[in-house]
Amino acid sequence: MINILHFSDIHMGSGFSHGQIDPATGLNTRLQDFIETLSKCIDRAIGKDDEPVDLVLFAGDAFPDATPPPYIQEAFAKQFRRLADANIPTVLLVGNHDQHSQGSGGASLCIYRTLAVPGFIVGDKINTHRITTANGDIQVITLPWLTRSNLLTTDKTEGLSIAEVNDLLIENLKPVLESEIRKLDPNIPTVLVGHLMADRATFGAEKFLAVGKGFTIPISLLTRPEFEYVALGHVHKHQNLNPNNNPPIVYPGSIERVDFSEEKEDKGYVIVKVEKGRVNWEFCPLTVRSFCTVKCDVSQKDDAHEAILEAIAKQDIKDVVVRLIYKLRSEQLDLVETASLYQALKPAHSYTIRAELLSQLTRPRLPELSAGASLDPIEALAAYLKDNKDLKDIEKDMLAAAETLLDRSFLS
Ligand SMILES: [Mn+2]
Repeated sequence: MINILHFSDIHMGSGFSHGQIDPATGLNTRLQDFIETLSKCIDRAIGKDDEPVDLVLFAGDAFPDATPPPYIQEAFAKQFRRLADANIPTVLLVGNHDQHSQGSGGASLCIYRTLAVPGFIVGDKINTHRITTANGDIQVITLPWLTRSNLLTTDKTEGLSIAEVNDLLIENLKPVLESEIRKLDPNIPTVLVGHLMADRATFGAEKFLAVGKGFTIPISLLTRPEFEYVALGHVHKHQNLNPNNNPPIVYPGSIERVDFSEEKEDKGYVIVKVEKGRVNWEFCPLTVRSFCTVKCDVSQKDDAHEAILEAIAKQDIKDVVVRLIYKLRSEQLDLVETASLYQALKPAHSYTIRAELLSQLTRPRLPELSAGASLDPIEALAAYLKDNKDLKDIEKDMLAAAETLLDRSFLS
């Protein structure tokens, strides 16, 4: 049995708006979160409290882009260096966020090949790698994020729609993948590691994060009997696209929440045990920073301010990334004291507040005040006051004042 740790979508250096600067280190607290979570994955790989694994597959998207600032690259390298020190072979696959528009390959990951880090393979091409591990040999086919320039020349794509280019790419990918499969040694296990959007995946944040328009790979290209396991990256929500497990086609998902679209998702990595013709895999959840949306509609509440505080109090927000969204009417704006909302949200790791004004247009018009109805001014005012509950206290006074005004105008 060969033990593999499969993870993906680290995106180290993203989501800073959900953190704050730690005065002790000068670093954004979300960077510290990402480093800590990555270090938990590496701890598991090197067997800090367990057996070490034989191989690590990182399925792409190391940073938000291909040119991360040096201190973020260094934090990433410090963690992966621990794998080299422990002599654990590691595949770093190039994802869409790792590609640079100039030159080929993953700009942010190719440095590991240039430096010849022992045991490290950078997967920036479709290629098969035979890797010797502590528990035997394994074949890993690398399938990095593909763009039209990987498989097509511009003269072939000129004048084609995006869908047609997509079809053409798939047609060109098929024989390339087939030739890799034909070269496989049938006696040792095979894993395909790919950074791609499979046509069966349900996706979240990555559709907003995508830097270049990619294309969708049909699942039939991946459900091959020659593969024991398909290790994917790109989609941030953990899922297995092939419940029959012949082979499992697994997205481990991102290791930390990149934004609020991942609020409800479990985060973690996958441990795979594989031998020729047999595979077992398990999703291992990580304890990561929680996100929480506090949403409330206070437009019908007498005490809008109190109602917002109650909605906050219902959630456990300690050390959580919180976003508070409340709906109210414009007349209620002055009733909400932001200073005391800040106070109530203080236990959170970070928070944002958004007030959404309920548009007058979305409220049903008062039937008494419709265009066809003829009302005398006092009745019209009474209908208006009845609908605006915040004017209740002065309702009588306003009506009395209106009557006085009208009486006077009749006198003059
Ligand atoms: Mn990606």
